[in-house]
Amino acid sequence: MVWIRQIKSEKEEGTSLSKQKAYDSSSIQVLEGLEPVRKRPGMYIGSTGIDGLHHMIKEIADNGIDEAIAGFANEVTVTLLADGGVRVSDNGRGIPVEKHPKTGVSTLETILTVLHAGGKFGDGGYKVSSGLHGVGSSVVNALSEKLVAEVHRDGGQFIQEFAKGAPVGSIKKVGPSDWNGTIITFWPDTSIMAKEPFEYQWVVDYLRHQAYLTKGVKTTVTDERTQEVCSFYFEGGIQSYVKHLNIGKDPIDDVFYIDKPVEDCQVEIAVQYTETFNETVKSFANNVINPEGGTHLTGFRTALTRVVNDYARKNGLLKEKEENLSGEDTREGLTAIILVKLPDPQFEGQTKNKLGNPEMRGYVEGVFAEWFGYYLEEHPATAKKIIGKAILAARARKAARAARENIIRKGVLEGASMPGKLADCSNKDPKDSEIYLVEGDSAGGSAKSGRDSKSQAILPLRGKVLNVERARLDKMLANNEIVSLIKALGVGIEDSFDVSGLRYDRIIIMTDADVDGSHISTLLMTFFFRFMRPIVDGGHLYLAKPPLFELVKSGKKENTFIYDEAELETFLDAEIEKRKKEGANIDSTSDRFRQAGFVEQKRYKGLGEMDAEQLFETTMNPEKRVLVQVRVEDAEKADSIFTKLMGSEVEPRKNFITTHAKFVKDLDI
Ligand code: 0RA
Repeated sequence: MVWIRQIKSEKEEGTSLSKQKAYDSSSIQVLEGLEPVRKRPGMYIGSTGIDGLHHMIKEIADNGIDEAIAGFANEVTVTLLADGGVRVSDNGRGIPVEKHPKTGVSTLETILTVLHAGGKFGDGGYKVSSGLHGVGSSVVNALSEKLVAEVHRDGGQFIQEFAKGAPVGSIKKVGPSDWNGTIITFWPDTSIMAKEPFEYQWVVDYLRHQAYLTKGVKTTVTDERTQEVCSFYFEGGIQSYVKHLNIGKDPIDDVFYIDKPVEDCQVEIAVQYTETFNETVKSFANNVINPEGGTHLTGFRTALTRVVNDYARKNGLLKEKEENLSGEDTREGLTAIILVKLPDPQFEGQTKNKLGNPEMRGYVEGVFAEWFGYYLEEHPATAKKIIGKAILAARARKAARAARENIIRKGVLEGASMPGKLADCSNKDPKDSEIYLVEGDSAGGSAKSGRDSKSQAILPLRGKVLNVERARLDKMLANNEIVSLIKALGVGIEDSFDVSGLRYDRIIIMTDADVDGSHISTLLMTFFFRFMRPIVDGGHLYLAKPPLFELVKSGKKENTFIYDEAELETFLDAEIEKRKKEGANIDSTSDRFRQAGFVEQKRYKGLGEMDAEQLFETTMNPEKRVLVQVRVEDAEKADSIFTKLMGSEVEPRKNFITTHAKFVKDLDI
C-alpha cells in the first residue's frame, strides 16, 4: 500500500542502530550458536523495527506453510496476543521430539537453538521446501524474550520453554494428545526489537498470500487485542490470486491454469489478460517471491512469445512480411503467476532473490508452451483478442519510439539545457538538492521568490498533469509538463531511464489542500509509480503539507500554523487549559480561538493565499515544514489502488473514494 510517514524534522530518522548497542553479551546467557543473531539482528531478520518484527512471524509461520506444501498440514493460524506475543500453530506432523543423534538433545531443541538447523535434521525431510525450512525458528528464538514450543505427536503433548534463545529446562511430556501439530508462541525481546505492536493488516496480507500460493490450506489470523478474525482458503490457489489481481481491470477471458509435475519438480501457472496496458507477472519458487525473476520467469516469457507468434502466423493474424511480435508486446495487459516447487532451489543476484536453477527454464518453457498452445487452439476468440492486443502494443511501441526519437533529436529530454520553467538550485550535488513540483504558476512564483535558492529548485506545473494510467508513452511525451519534469529530474524515461542521473535527492509535490490539489498529486504519484518506480522505492518522493489554519496573535507576536483538523482541536484545548491555569478570564460565549488567546483564525484554501515568505516559512523551510514520504509498502495494493483511482472504470473508483474517503484525504490520493 502507499504508506505515509511524517517526518517532522529530518533529524528524527534512524534509531534502530542505537538499540543494537544496548546488547551486552555478558549479561545474557545464550547458546554459542545463537549469539551472532543477538549481536547482529539486522543480518538475520532485516531490521529491528516493525518490518523485522513481522519477519519473525513469517519465519515461524513459513514452517507451518512448508508442512502444508509437503501435504501434511492444511491449517496455519496466527494469533496476535493481547500481551504483545504471537502464537503460530499448524496441524502438521509436529516437530520431532526424540533425541537428535548429532546434538544429543531433542530435534525440537536443536531446531530452535542451533543456527541454520532446519528440516534437514529429520530424515523425513521435505521433498519441497523453501530451502530454509526451520532455519528461521532459531533466529526468532534468539530474538525472543520468551518462546514456548508445544508439539503434539505420537499420541503425546510436549512442551519446552526458552528465554532469549536458551532452553529453560528440557522438553517435557505434559499429557496425551490425539492431535498432531506444532504451536509456537513467542514474545519478542524488546531490548533488541522495537517496542511496536504487530500490525493486524500485515498478517492478513501475508496469510492471504500464503493461502493463494498453497491451494487447499486454510490460514487464519486472530487479533486478541481487537477481537478481529480473518480466514483465507482458496480452492483455486494462484488461479484465485490472478483473479484477485485483476479486479477492476477488465479481464478479456477466464484464467488459464495448469499445475504439472516435471521430473522431481512442480510447475503451476495462472494467466489472464486484461484490457489494461500493465504487465503484472510474479514468479515464486517454493512460495518465496523472486522479485528479480530467474530461470522460471525466463522460460515462461520465451514460451509465451513463441506460442503467441506461432499462433498468429498459423492463423494469418500476422502477415508474412510483418515482423514478429516482441516479448514485451505479448505481455501488455498480462497478469500471471508462475509458481515452481523444486527440491534444491539456488538463488542468485545481489539480494539472492533470483532463481538460478538452470533446469527450471526448460521445465517451465516446455510445460507452458505445450498447454498454452492447446488453450489458444481451443479458445480462438480469446486467442484473437490476445493477439490483437499484442499487435496494437507493437504499433504503439513503434509510435512511442518515433516520438521518443523525435524528442531526442530535438534534444528535449537530454542535454544541458533545462526546461524554461525550472528555477534550478545553485547546488550541483544531488544530496543537497531538492525540487518542488508546484501546482500552478502563481504558487510557483511565490515558491520561486521564497525558496532557499541554494538547495531548492522549483518546477511549476500547469493544469492537470496527464493521466498516465491511461496514456501510452507517445502521448506522454507529447505533454509539455511531463517532458519538463523528466528533463528536470535528469533520469530519462523507459529504456533510457537511469535513476543514478537523479539531480535531486528529494522530489516534493506541493499542491493545494483541496480536491483538485489531491487529484494533481495523485496523478503525479501515479506517474512516478508507473514510470519511475526506483524513485519511489528509493524514498525520494514526498508530499509537502501546507498549513490548513493560521492562528493570529495580537500585536507582533508570532502566529501559529496548524496542519490538520485534529491538530487544531488538540492545540486549542491545550492553549485554553493553559490560559485557565494562568488565571485568564475566559468568556465561554466567544470562539474557541479567542478563548485560546488569538484574535483571528484564518483558514487556508490554497498555496496562492500565502505570500512568498509565508509559503517558505510554513511549507518549505526544512527546519519547520512537515513532509509526507510516499512509500510503496506493498506494490500490489498500490497497483490496485492506482488502477481503481485512475483507471477507465468509474464504478470501482467511486466505490473506493466513498469507502476510503478518510484514507484518501489523509494520503492525498
Ligand atoms: C523436521 C522434520 C519433520 C517435521 C518438521 C521438522 C516440522 C517442523 C515444523 C515447524 C513448524 N511446524 C513444523 N512441522 C514439522 C518430519 C518429522 C516426521 O517425519 O514425522
